[in-house]
Amino acid sequence: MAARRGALIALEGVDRAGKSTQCRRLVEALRDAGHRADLLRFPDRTTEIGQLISSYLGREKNLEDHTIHLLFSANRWEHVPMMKEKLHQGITVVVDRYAFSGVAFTSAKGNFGLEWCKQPDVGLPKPDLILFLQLSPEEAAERGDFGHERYETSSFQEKVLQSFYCLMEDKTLNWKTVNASKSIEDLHREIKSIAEKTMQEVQNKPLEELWK
Ligand code: Z5A
Ligand code: MG
Repeated sequence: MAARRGALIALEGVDRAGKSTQCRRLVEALRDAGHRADLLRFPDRTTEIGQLISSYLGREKNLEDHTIHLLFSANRWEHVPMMKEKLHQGITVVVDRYAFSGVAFTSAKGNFGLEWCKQPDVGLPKPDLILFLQLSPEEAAERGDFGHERYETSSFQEKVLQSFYCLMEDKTLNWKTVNASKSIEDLHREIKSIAEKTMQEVQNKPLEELWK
C-alpha cells in the first residue's frame, strides 16, 4: 500500500484577517499533536523572485502589471518540487496565501479577466482545503491601519474581496469560510479541527492539480 500523504491546506482572506497568525498556530498545534507539518508563505520574499516582489510591494520598484502577476506565480512554482516531496513524505503543508490571492489581487486591477489570471497557476498542487478567513472591513480596521505597501487601500481591498467571491463559486475546490472575527484562540480551535478532518480524509487520495 502506498504511504499516506500529507494534506495541502491554504489560508486565504482579506487584509488583517489573521491568516499569518492562524497559519503559525495551526502548524505548531499539528506538530504538538504528533503530526508532521510545515509552513510556507506566499509571497516567499527570501528567494530572488521573492525579493523582486518585495521591492514591488514596498514601492521601491515599479513593474508592469502582467509581469508582477507572473512573478507571483513563478514564486509559487519555484516551491512546487519541494512541496510535492513533503506531501508525498506525509508532511502536511500549510500555505499562507496561494494562487487565489494571485488571481484576486491582479483581477481587482481591472482589465484582467479571471481566466487569464488563473492560467499561470494551472497545474500547481491543488489544495485539499482552502480556508477563507472572513472579516468585515470595519473589524479589519479595528486591527490597525493599513500599512504602506501597494494594494493596502480599502477601495482596492473591496475589489479583491469580490474577486475572491467569484473564485469561491468553483465547486471543484474545497472552500470553507470561517468567521475571522472570533478570538485568535476560538478561531484556531475551529481551524485545527477542520484541518485534522481533511488530513484524515485525503491521506490515501492522490494529490490533484489546480484548475485542471
Ligand atoms: N499578493 C498578490 O498580489 N499576489 C499573490 O500571488 C500573493 C499575494 C500571494 C503581501 O501579502 C501582498 O501580496 C498582499 C497580497 C499580495 N497585499 N495586500 N494587501 P502578505 O501576505 O505579506 O500580507 P501581510 O502583510 O501578511 O498582511 P495580511 O496577510 O493581510 O495579514 P494577515 O496575515 O491576514 O493577518 P495577521 O498578520 O495574522 O494579523 C493582523 C493583525 O491582527 C495582527 O496585529 C494580529 O495580532 C491581529 N489579529 C489576528 N487575528 C486576530 C483575531 N482573531 N482577533 C484580533 N486580532 C487579531
Ligand atoms: Mg499575513
